[in-house]
Amino acid sequence: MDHADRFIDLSLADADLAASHVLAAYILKPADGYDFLKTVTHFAAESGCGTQVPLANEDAFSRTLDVIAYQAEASNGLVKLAFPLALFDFNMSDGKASITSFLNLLAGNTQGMAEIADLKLHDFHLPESYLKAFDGPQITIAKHWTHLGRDEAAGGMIVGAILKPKLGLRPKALADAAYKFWLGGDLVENDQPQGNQSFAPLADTLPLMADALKRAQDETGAAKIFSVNITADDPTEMDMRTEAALEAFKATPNSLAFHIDAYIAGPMALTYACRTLPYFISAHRAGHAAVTSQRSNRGYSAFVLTKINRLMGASGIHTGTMGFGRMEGNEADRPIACMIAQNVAQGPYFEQNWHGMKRSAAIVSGGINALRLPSFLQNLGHSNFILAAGGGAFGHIDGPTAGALSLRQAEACWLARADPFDFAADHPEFARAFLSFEQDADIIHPGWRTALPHDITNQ
Ligand code: RUB
Repeated sequence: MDHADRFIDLSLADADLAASHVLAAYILKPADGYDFLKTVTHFAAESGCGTQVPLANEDAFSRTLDVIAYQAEASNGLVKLAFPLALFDFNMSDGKASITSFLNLLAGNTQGMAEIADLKLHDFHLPESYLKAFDGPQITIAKHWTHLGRDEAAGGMIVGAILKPKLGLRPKALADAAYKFWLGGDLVENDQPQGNQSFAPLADTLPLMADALKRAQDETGAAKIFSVNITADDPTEMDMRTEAALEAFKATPNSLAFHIDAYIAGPMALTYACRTLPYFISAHRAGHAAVTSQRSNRGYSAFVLTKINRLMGASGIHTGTMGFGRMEGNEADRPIACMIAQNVAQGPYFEQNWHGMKRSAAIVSGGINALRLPSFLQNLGHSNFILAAGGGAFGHIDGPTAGALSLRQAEACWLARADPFDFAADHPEFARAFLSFEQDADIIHPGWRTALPHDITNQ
C-alpha cells in the first residue's frame, strides 16, 4: 500500500466536512504516464503533511491534520480536498486569519509537483468560524453612495474613470483630465502604474487634484470622489503617500478613496491598507491573468482571486467585464460579481454563506464604453457597482465630460429599457458615443449610421 493512500476517502461528501474543514475544488490532470487516483493521493499528501514518504516522526496528533481528497473524477479532472482548520495560521497579535497562509496551503508547493500537468483552484468554501477570522470590508460602497447623496443600499452606478493615458500626463494635465471628467461623472481613479513618476510627482499632483475636485464640486453642486493609488513595496512608503493624500484632501476628506494594486503588491499591501485606513479601498488586479487566465491550467481562477479580496477587506474589487469589454472573460463570469456582493452566493462548486460579512462592490473596468455598457448591465442584471472606464471616458470624441455623460446616459437607457436609437435622439453625448467608438457601433448596432440623425453622427 502506498503511504499516501491514507489521504483519500471517496466516501465523504461536502456536507460531512463543510463545518470543520476548508473545502477546495481543483481541476487536475496528471503528467503523462501518471495514474489519476495515485496522483490525487500524492497531491493530498503534499497539501497536508508536505511530503510523499512515510515520516518517522509523525504522531497521532499530526495525523489528525491530514488533508483528505474526498472527490476525484478522472473523466473531468475534478478533485476536491478538505483542509482541517487547525492547519491554518492565525495572527499572534490579534488571532486574525491570514490569506498568505490560506494561499500557501491551497495553492502553494503543490503548484509545482512534477507528476501534475494541470492544477487549477476554481472554488473554495470556508466554514463560519474561519470566515469570521478574516477582516472583511470595513468600508463599503454605501460610503460613496451616501457621499453622492444616493440611496445607501442600492445607489446605482457610480460613473467612474481610470485616468488615461495611464502614464505621460504632467500634474496639471492629470488634474485637468480629472476635472473635465468630474464635470459629468462621479469618481476618478488612478490607473495602476500611476504613482510618483518623475514627470508627475505626487507632491505636485495631489494638491492640483484636490483643487480640481473642489472646483468640479463647486461648479456642479455634486459631490465627487478621487481614488489615489498608494501602492508601494513597503508600508512606510505607502504611509507617506497616504499622508500626502490626506493632507491634500483635508478640506474634502469624504471625497478621498485609496487604490491598491492588490495582485502585484500582494496580500500584505491590501490588508495593510484595509486595516489602517478607514476609507474605501479599491483592489486593482493588474497582472492577475498570469495566474488566473482562462487559458491557463495552473494557478487559481479570477473567481478565487476575487473571493479572497473580499476576505481581506477590499471595499471594491476589479471583477472584469464578463467579456463585454476588452479583457479576457465571458458572460459566465457573473458569479464573480455576485460572490462579493451577496450574503449567500453560489460559486462554481460551493455555496458560500458570508454570515453577515460586509460586501465588496464590483469595480467594472477594461474596455467598457457607452455602447458596450447596456449589454453588460443586461447580463449582470443591476447597476449597483463602480464603473471605471478609461478609453470609454477619455476616448469620447467630445472629451471626458461628454464621455462621463454618455456613460451615465447608457445606464439610464438600460434602466428605462429604451431603444438605443430612440434614446440617442435626445441624449447627444450617448449619440456621439456611436461616432467615438465606431467599430463597436458597427458590431453592436449595425445600421446606426442611418438610424441616428445625421447632424449628431457627423464629425
Ligand atoms: C481601464 C483599465 C483598467 C483595466 C482593468 O481602461 O486600464 O485598469 O483594464 O481591468 P479601459 P480589470 O476602460 O480603457 O480599458 O478590471 O479587468 O482587471
